[in-house]
Amino acid sequence: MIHRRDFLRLGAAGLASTLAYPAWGRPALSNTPNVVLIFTDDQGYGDLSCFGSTTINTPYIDTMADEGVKFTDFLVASSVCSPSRTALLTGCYPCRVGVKCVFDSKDDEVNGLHPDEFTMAEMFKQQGYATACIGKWHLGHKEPFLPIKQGFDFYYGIPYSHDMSPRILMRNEEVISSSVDISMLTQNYTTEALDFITANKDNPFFLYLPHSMPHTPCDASPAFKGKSAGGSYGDACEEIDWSTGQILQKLKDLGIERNTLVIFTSDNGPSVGSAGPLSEGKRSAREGGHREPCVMWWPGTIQPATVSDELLTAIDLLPSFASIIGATLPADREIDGIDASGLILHPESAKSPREWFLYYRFCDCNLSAIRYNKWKCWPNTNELYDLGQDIGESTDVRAANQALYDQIKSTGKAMYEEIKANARPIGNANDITATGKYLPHTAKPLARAGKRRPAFDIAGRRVPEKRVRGIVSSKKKALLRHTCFEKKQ
Ligand SMILES: [Ca+2]
Repeated sequence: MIHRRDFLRLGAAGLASTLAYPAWGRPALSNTPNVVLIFTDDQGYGDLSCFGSTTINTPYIDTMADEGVKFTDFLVASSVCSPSRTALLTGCYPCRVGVKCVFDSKDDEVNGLHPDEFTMAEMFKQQGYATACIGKWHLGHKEPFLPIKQGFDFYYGIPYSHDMSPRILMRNEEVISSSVDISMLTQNYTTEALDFITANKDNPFFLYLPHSMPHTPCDASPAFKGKSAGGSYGDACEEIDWSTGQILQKLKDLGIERNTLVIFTSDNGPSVGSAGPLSEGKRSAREGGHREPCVMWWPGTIQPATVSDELLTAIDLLPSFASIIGATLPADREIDGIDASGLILHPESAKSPREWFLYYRFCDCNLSAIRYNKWKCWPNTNELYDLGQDIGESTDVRAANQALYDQIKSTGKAMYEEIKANARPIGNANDITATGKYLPHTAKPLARAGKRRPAFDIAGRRVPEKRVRGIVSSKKKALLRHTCFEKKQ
């Protein structure tokens, strides 16, 4: 097995990187800052006014950027919902943990993020934080996969996209509505978020706020409906902007804003919005599918009005937060994220510790593109782009940089092969026991279980459904029916 650090060495040897790993000293900070992570759905790189939108007005997020940092080269690890959320919460490439596409909402969807994966919420909880997920989950709707089972003390929201049926609303593990009014989603999420912040003002908290909007169908409450020049999509974005302003104001009112890191970004590129200068959008490995607007705010810690074009990715947030709060990550598994806390705390001067990043094909575990610093290599179509000069991937410069292209392709493919060879299995609700508990696994037995019955094979091919179903006993089938959907009846 080759570890990521070996690839970093490989890359450094092959490409004579000039990037140093800074020896960041921890600043004199509280070691238990609150973290609020706002994660919108399908919002494009060009869909905030501080990222150039001329039709969508986002004054609160613009102010957040004026008082904090705007990252212009922030990448998510998938161009669609579930794998992107998987990566955010586990610090791993989605295919590392067996999640390659979007989870369905139907009762016969047996998969979810494996309960044994170590999530960001579990990390915060380990450090004594109160944790909440308010919004769209989409990492499995069967009981073993719900937020409460993945480190969150509290959950409120729709457990998948609001264009899926049944359109249920959950509080913790109970279905509280089976016909959600989607026009009020952003309002309701905001109310719950403000209540959670207020209730935890005297103790450290982690609030994960994955908004359902502006994923289609877009809607907004009466105060925002029909108001944006960006149409119904713009209305939804502007209501989220208002919501963000409410959260920042609440933190100030409670006097905890200097002890709170707030992050605003989105899960993947736009389906109806704008990727601004980027090429393509949702479901694409072009920058439009993966590069997201990202703003961070931490008064007194992050230097105001900073713009950083350093490479930062969603998988780096887990190890970065671990460093900031002094948490220890599991040593029994590979985690792909890199500690970029130095960049988050000092974006005005810090360099990114990340040089490499892999772009996977939409709903697939095949490699689409390889990032090396500002270079983006497309190994299957022999393209090379210099994103520093050509953010829109419009001018292929491979011919003039063949040796560099070959080196990036070779190293990137080796990184990809390592992940494929050491992928861990997706969660499968068939693995619940007769007592209703998810089968306990440790990292190594979990890997063996994956070889015995992988969710996808070594070539990235999905295991035929009947092979999975074939081993389900009638007793387990009965248990499987005990899902969130039964509770509403
Ligand atoms: Ca999405």
